[in-house]
Amino acid sequence: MDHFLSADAIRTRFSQAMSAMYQQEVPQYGTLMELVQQVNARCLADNPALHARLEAADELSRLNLERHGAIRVGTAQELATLRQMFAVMGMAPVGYYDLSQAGVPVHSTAFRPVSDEALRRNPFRIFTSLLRLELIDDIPLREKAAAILAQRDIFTPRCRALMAQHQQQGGLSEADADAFVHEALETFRWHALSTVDSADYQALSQQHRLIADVVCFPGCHINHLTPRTLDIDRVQALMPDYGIDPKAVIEGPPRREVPILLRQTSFKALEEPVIFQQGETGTHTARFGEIEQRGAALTPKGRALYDRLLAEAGTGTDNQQHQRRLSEVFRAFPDDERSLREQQLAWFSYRLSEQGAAQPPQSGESAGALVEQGRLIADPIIYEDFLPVSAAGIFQSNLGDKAQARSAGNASRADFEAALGAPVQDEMALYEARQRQSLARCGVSEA
Ligand code: OOG
Ligand code: NI
Repeated sequence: MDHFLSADAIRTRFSQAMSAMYQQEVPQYGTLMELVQQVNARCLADNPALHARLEAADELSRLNLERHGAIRVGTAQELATLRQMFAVMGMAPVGYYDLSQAGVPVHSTAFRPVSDEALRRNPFRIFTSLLRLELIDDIPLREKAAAILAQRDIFTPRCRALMAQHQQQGGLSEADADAFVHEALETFRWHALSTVDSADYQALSQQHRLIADVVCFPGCHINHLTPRTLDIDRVQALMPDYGIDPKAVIEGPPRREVPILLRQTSFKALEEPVIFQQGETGTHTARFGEIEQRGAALTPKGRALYDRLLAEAGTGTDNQQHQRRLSEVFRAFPDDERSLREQQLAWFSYRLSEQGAAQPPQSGESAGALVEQGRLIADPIIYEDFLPVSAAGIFQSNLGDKAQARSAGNASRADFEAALGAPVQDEMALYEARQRQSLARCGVSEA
């Protein structure tokens, strides 16, 4: 076994290689990374307690690394092969997201590490969307798109061979893993040379710009990467000073004492030159940069409250106004760890304090009472997944004014899983298990 490089190490090498490639391809993304680093450094300098906490958790060295990226694919075979590819890096499909509700003809999952250990080492995820060709209502165009997709292979032969080798051996040597990362990168590289002529591109783009993005290129280019920021409001405010055009509003919950779920914002996708078949030239808008700030994972009860308040707050076009409105509406969402725990709105991971180790829990003692006595420490579990309303907002910000609302929204998790060739894991079950296991490790049976 030990002559194989660990899946966690392969994932880290892959995410670093992808970052280097993307900064070269999209220089503005490099500028965003610099801005994020400066804001993070400033936050740490201004907040010694935060600095100490991150240092203790061994997080400082990984602070400015990417936390996620996103891709879009066209066929079941592509999705199923990606599942194999990401399995080599210890990433499994978690969650099902139906974006058709929001007028985006895709459904999605997140490939991500699952265990506490793997998440701590490197939580890098890839939000992966599958185009739903059945939502193109022009039948000849739908068939043309399917025919174009059937002709491409987005994986190199060597990448396929290394995935097969990984399946046979149960791992890859360091040299093979490096070759694998190198080959896998080819799948996500940008190609300015389109596989179609300008007329086909226009026809597909008129149906939906995302359809053209998925169908008209020889690979599934990475469309954004997302580092972690310690102060998303500040980065949003500073973007224009750095020549970066941010999307109108920060998605997700408002700024809070105890952060919950996920806040995200991005810069608008750049218009890039493309060469079509027959040599015509044009432009394509797909690639951008994003930042994220994560907080506590919510229980089904907490999530229902979040969804209700988010809908009540609505959305706006001015970020400051939108954030004020969100903050007002979210007064109904308790903002201290104790209430979140006692009202079972968020998931927690428990550990024994020194006092708790000296006086271990007895059967019948509840977690709540043990925390009150200082024998048990409860830390919020960080949300590792995505939010469909936020994801739709990110998609929409890049679709221009012409974004059509497509009401054909009908979730089809079964179709997605059939294409993937496996079920997606239920994220709530994963959080629940992590909370339960942490209690069991402390010898506590009652939450
Ligand atoms: C994915 C958009 C969703 C997120 O962070 O919610 C996403 C895409 O544009 O392909 O990445
Ligand atoms: Ni994203």
